Amino acid sequence: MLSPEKKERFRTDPAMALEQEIKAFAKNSPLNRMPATRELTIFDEPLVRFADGNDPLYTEYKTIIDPSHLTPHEALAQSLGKSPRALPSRLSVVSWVLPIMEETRISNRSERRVPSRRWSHTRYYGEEFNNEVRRYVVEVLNEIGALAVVPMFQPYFRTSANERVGLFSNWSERHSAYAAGHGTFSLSDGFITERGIAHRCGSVVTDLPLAASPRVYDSPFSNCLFYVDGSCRACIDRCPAGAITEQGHDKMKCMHHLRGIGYLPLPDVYDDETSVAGCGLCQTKVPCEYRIPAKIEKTGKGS
Ligand code: B12
Ligand code: SF4
Ligand code: SF4
Repeated sequence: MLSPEKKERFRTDPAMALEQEIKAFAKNSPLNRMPATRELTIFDEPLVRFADGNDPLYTEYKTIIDPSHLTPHEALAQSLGKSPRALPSRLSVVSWVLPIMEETRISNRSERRVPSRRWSHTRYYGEEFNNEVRRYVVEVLNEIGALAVVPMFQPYFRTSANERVGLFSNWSERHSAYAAGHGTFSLSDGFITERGIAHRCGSVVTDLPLAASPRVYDSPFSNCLFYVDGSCRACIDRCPAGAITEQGHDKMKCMHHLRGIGYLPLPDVYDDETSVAGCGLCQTKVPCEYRIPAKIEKTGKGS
C-alpha cells in the first residue's frame, strides 16, 4: 500500500517516484539476498530508465530481431485481450538493470569452466528476485490507477529461433533497455550499461505517461571496445565453450555449454546440494565487467 505522501509524489513526478520505489524495494526486499546466510545482497542499487512505447525502434525490432517481436502496444493489448487500437495512444516501458554485486563478480573471475556458486545463485535466486521486481512495479502502477503488464509473464511469451539472429524471444528485455538508453550491445552479446555487463534486467509496459530517458550512445555497439577500435577481445579468451569469436556470439555453442553444466553431477561442481545455473564467464574478468570501457578509453577517466 502506497502512503498518501507517496501517491502525491506519483502525481507530481511519476518517473522519479517509480525510480525511488524500485530502488527502495531492492534495498529492503529479503529476496534480494543470497539464500544461505541472507547476509550477502544479490544485486546492487538498480538503474531505472524509461522508454517511449511509441519509439519507432520497437517497429525496427521486427526487422532487426523478428516480425514476432512485440511492440509495447501489442504486448499490452495481447495481455488484456484487446485490440492495440483500443488502448491509450501513449504507452511507456519501465526498464531496470540490476547490477551484480562485486563479491559475486570477483568469485566468478577465478572460474574457467563453470560459474562460481554465487554467480549460479544470482542466475537462479536473482531471477526470482527480478520477478518480484516485475510484480512489484505492476502492483504500484495498478495502485495509482495505471494499466501495467509484464510481457515475460504472459502466456504468449516464448523463445524461438530464426536464421537472422538465432535464438530470440518475442520480448527482449535488453532491447527495451537499449530503447531506454541504458547502454549498448557488445561482441560477447551481453549488454554494457554504465554499471557494466554483469547484470540482469527487466521491464514492464504501462499506459502511465513517463518522460522517455535520452539515448546518449553513438551506435548500438559503442560501449564495446572491439566495436570502437577493434581492440580488447577479452571475452573471446574467457569463454570455455569457444562460443565467442570476432564474428560474434554463437548462441547454440553457448546454450549447449550452459545445458552441459546443468547436467553435470552436482558433487563434481559444488560441495553442496546447489544445482548449477548460468555461466557468465564472458561477463567477468573483462574490461566491461562493471563499467563502460569505451568511455574510459575516450576520457581517460576510470570509475
Ligand atoms: C534466449 C536467451 C538466451 C540465449 C540466447 C541469448 C541471446 N543473445 O539472445 C542463451 C541461452 C545463449 C543465453 C545465454 C545467456 N544469458 Co540469456 N536470455 C535469453 C532471453 C530469454 C531472450 C534473449 C532475446 O530475446 N534475445 C533477442 C536477440 C535478438 O538478441 P541478440 O541476438 O543478442 O541481439 C542482437 C541484435 O539485436 C543486434 N543488433 C543488430 N543490429 C541492431 C540494431 C539495433 C538498433 C539494436 C538495438 C541491436 C542490433 O545486436 C544484438 C547483439 O548482437 C533473455 C531474457 C529476455 N526476455 O530478454 C535472457 C538474457 C538475455 N540472458 C541473460 C544472461 C545474463 C545470460 C547468461 C550470462 C547466462 C547467465 N545468467 O549466466 C548467458 C550470456 C550469453 C551471452 N554471451 O550473452 C540476461 C542478459 C543480461 C546482460 N548482461 O546482457 C537476460 C536479459 C536475462 C535477464 N532477465 O537479465 N540467453
Ligand atoms: S570483453 Fe571487450 S570485446 Fe568483449 S564485450 Fe567486453 S569490451 Fe567488448
Ligand atoms: S555465457 Fe559462458 S558459454 Fe556463453 S558465451 Fe559467455 S562464457 Fe561462453
